[in-house]
Order: sequence, then structure tokens, then C-alpha cells
Amino acid sequence: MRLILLGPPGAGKGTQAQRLVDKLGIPQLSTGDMLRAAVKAQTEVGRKAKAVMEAGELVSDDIVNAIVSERIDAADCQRGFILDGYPRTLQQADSVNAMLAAKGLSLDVVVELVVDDKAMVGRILKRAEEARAAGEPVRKDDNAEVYDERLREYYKKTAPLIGYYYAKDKLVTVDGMQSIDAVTKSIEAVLATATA
Ligand code: B4P
Repeated sequence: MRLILLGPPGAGKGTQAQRLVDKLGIPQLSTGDMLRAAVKAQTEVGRKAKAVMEAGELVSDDIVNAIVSERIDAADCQRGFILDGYPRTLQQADSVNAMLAAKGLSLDVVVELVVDDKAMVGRILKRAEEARAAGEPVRKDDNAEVYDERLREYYKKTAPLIGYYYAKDKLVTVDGMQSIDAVTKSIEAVLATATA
């Protein structure tokens, strides 16, 4: 199964991808996590990505495409994977098609988490608060000001992917405003139908 989770920042892509890993037996490929790891390790990619991510903007397509391309060649991805936060631009979508086509593969399904994006800032601020209370590091992009920029980037660059995948008959939608458990159940239900 090769699956994409799509939705605005805070929609729950990462949360749901983690839950699907065990159920589907395939890895989660989170470009956000990969980029944060690169920033922490102070690699060349991390140095380029740091300020961009902290400003709530999207890291360049070339950088992100390269890290995904390398990752999907790994042995654990040969049975499938969950793309979490990737693709985020039409150029990235074309790129993942090309990566898969080169292997004679294609995407199975794109799950759009449909949410009231105005409410998502509340989730982001809650995560920041919880991290602070636990003495853990707070993500630099988890604040109201940067969230506004993340949302602007989403509408400008990522939202066009909804029509793109709809036209390819790959898109299914799930109500992302439900509880975390209920969203997981809904995703499982649409996957069962979409891949039957
Ligand atoms: P990401 O790490 O992908 O972060 P996100 O889109 O903001 O979060 P997500 O939707 O996964 O929400 P989550 O489950 O965490 O991106 C961060 C940055 O990395 C981007 O801004 C960009 O700079 C860069 N980047 C990443 N990928 C890129 C790409 N492909 N191209 C270019 N740049 C890229 O949930 C958020 C919170 O909500 C959590 O606290 C969670 O517990 C809570 N929550 C989730 N579901 C809930 C529910 N149903 N009810 C209540 N709370 C819920």
C-alpha cells in the first residue's frame, strides 16, 4: 500500500500516520520529521531548512524530493509506505509519480483530512503548551504567528493537490475534526473501500 495523507498544518497527518504504521505494517515517511532530524544533526540540508521551517515556509522542492527519493529506496519501503506531509507542492507530486513510475509502481490512495483550519491553531498551541509543561523542546513553528504563515503556504502551494488527486481518481476524504480514535477508524474504513 502506497498512501498519502494530505491536509493543512495540524490536521493530524503525523498523528494518524503513526497509528497506521502498526495496522498496515508499512513505515511512516514524514518529511517534517526528516527535516527536523536534519536540523538537529546540523547537516547541510538541516542548515538550509532551519530558517525556512522556523518562518513557516516550505523547504525547497529539490531538497525535499531528494530526501524522499533516497528514503523510498530503503528495504523497509518495498512493501509500501505512508507519506506524511509529502507531497506539498505540485512539483513534489510530479516528482513522487516519477520516482514510483521508475520502479513500475503507482500510488494507491490519497487521504485528505478535512478540518476547520481556523481551529487547527488551537491544536498547535496545545502541543506547544504540553511540551513546555513536560520540559520538552517546543517546535519553533508551533506558535500562532508562524501558524498563520504555514496556513498561507498551505493554501498557496498545497491545496491545489486536492484537485490534482481528485482528477486522478485517487482522492478520498475523512472528517479530521473527530476524535483521534474516530479519525483512525474512518481512515481504516475508507482504505478498506478504496483498496477493495
Ligand atoms: P509537518 O511536520 O508535516 O507538520 P504539520 O503539517 O504542521 O502537522 P500534522 O498535520 O502532521 O499535524 P499533527 O499530527 O502533528 O511540517 C512542518 C514543517 O516542515 C512545514 O511547515 C515545512 O516547513 C516543512 N516541511 C515538511 N514537509 C515538507 C515538504 N514536503 N515540502 C516542503 N517543506 C516541508 O497534529 C498536530 C497536533 O494536533 C498534535 O498535537 C496532535 O496531538 C493534535 N491532534 C491531531 N489530531 C487531532 C484530533 N483529531 N483531535 C484533537 N487533536 C488532534
